[in-house]
Amino acid sequence: MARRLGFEIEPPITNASGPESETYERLIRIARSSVGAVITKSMTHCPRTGNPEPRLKHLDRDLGSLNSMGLPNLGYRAYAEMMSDLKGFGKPVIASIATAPCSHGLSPVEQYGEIAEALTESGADLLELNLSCPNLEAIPIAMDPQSVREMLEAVKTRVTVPISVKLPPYNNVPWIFEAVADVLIDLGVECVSTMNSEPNTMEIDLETMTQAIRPRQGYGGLGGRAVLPIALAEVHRCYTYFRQQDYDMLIFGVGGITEPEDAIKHHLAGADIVQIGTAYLTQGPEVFERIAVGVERWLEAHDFRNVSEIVGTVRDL
Ligand code: RRO
Repeated sequence: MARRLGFEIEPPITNASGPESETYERLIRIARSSVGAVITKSMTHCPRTGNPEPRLKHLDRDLGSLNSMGLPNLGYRAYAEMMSDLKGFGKPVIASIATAPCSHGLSPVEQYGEIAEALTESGADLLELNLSCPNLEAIPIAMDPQSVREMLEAVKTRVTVPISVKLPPYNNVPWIFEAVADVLIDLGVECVSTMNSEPNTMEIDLETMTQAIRPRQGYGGLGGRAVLPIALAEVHRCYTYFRQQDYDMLIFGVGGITEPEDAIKHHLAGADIVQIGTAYLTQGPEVFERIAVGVERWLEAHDFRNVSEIVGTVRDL
């Protein structure tokens, strides 16, 4: 991992961008926990209040969470100012960057370039480019290989820190994934984070017989326990494809991890590092240590010395 990034993320577990990671206090709380790196909420050029509430719903039976937050964040300048305090905890800080219509009339390419440069100058160790927000009006950038190329070129020409591209679940359109993956290879991208929440999902409140969240007629992104099998397949798809292309891509596995066993499955599918989103919302910062310790115990019990020995080793039946 160090070879690819130039630094360690240890333990190989972080928060996922989004859940409770948009304010200074919330980021400090994450930094104090056992995470191996801290990831910010996706930041945009201008501050955003996000979508009308209710915009987050925890599903019954601990199935997961449905959100249409709409990118609430403080705007990139605020995160650039926080960077030195966050780095004071001695762990890598990852700046997640997104774009949205902005009052300065900047294009997405201009926004990505400007934000990436500012965050790198203020000390971010890695940039996670969120090209897959499910809750904006436009289709996610990561569904269009040519747009992915344009955004990445804007960033790659301006910064030298490693980049992770946050991908959506590609579900049954593998040819779009492969076309995007070829762009990432072509431009020398170091990492992918897979996956963002499963888009266009819905919950209904039986008491009120209404949609459970207000924005976008109740449609939002699903995360948490329900999406684990989707995320495992997306991680495995990435691992397999980049390996076939003989490309050393580092994979952040995201989606459905609530127990140590889920993290182990992500590693077996191909994740080098795992990110925890919904389970952080429901369990608080202790979740990182509980999962990291559980993974360690499992490795010991199975005579492995570290996570890297099991990455991508799932076998066909
Ligand atoms: O803020 C959100 O609505 C949001 C974002 Br940017 C994202 O990437 N994924 C998600 O589930 N929600």
